[in-house]
Amino acid sequence: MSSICFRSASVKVEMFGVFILRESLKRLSFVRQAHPAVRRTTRRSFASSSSSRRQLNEPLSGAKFPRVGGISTMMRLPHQTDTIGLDACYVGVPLDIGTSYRSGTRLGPRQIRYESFVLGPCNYTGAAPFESLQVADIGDVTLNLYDLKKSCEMIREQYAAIVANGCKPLTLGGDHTLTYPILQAIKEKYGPVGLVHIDAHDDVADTMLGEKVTHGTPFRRAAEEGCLDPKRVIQIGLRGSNYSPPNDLYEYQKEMGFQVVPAHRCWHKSMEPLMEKVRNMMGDGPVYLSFDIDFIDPGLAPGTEV
Ligand SMILES: [Mn+2]
Repeated sequence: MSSICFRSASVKVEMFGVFILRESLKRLSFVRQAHPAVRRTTRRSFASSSSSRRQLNEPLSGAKFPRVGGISTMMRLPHQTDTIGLDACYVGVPLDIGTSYRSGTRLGPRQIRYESFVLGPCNYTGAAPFESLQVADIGDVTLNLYDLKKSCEMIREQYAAIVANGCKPLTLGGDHTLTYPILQAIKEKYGPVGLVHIDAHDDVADTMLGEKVTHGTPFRRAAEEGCLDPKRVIQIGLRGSNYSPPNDLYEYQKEMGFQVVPAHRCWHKSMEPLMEKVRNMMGDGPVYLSFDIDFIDPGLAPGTEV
C-alpha cells in the first residue's frame, strides 16, 4: 500500500489474518531463492485441492479492459455484497469524525480504490495472492457520520458479519478510531490477537478532550477489553514531537509489555532482522496488521492528518 500517494488526509490500511501474513512472509523469503518463472510453476504445483478446484477472482487486467473504465473496486476485483466463498475481502470504512486535526479520511476508501487501478495481480517480489486466495471488494460499511459512538457500534456489528465465516477483512480507512470496533468484532470470533502496528503515533492515549473513543485511543480501548495479546503487540515507526520528555515515553507500553520500535531505530539499516523478530513474536496465532500512511515520511506522503 505504500505505493499509494494520498495527499489530502491520513489513511489507515488494516489487515487481519495470520494466514495472509504468513503466506506473504513465506513468499518474501522464497522469492530470493528462485527466478519468477520457476517460482510460478512451482507454486501452481503446490496449489491446494480446494483452490485448484475453485475459479479464483483476479484483478481486471488493463490488457483486457481499459484501466480508465470498469467498476471502481479495489484493484478492479469483482464486487460482491457479502463474504460468501471469500478468503479475504477489501472493505472500506469512510470514517473521519474521530480525528483531532484535519478531516478528510472519509474519502480515503474511495481514493485508495481509485489509485489501485494501476495494480496488477502480482509483482516482482513474487507476491501473487490471487493465485491462492479468493478475494473480492465488498464495498463500504455504513456509518452515522454525525455520531462517532454509534458509528463504532455499526462497524463492530458489520465486521462481526464479515468475519463470521472466516473471511479476513482488508480495511481501507478512515481514521484510526475504526480499528477499535474492528478489533472488538475480531475478538468475538478469534479471541485476543497479536498486533503489528506501523504508525508515526502510538494511538494508546487514555482520553482526548475527555473522550474515551477517538482516533488516538483505539489500542488502549482494545487492550482494556482483551482484544489484544499484549505479549504479541509491536508498534513500529513512532516519531515526532511529544508532550513527555524522552525518559517518560512509552510508560503505558512498558506497563502492558508492548514492544516499541521508534522510527530512529529503523533508520539507515535493513529491516530484515526486525521482521524476523516480528515473525517470531507473532508465531502461529492470529495477527492484526494496522498501517497508518503517516508512517511514511511526510516528504513522500504529504498532507496527512496526524
Ligand atoms: Mn498516525
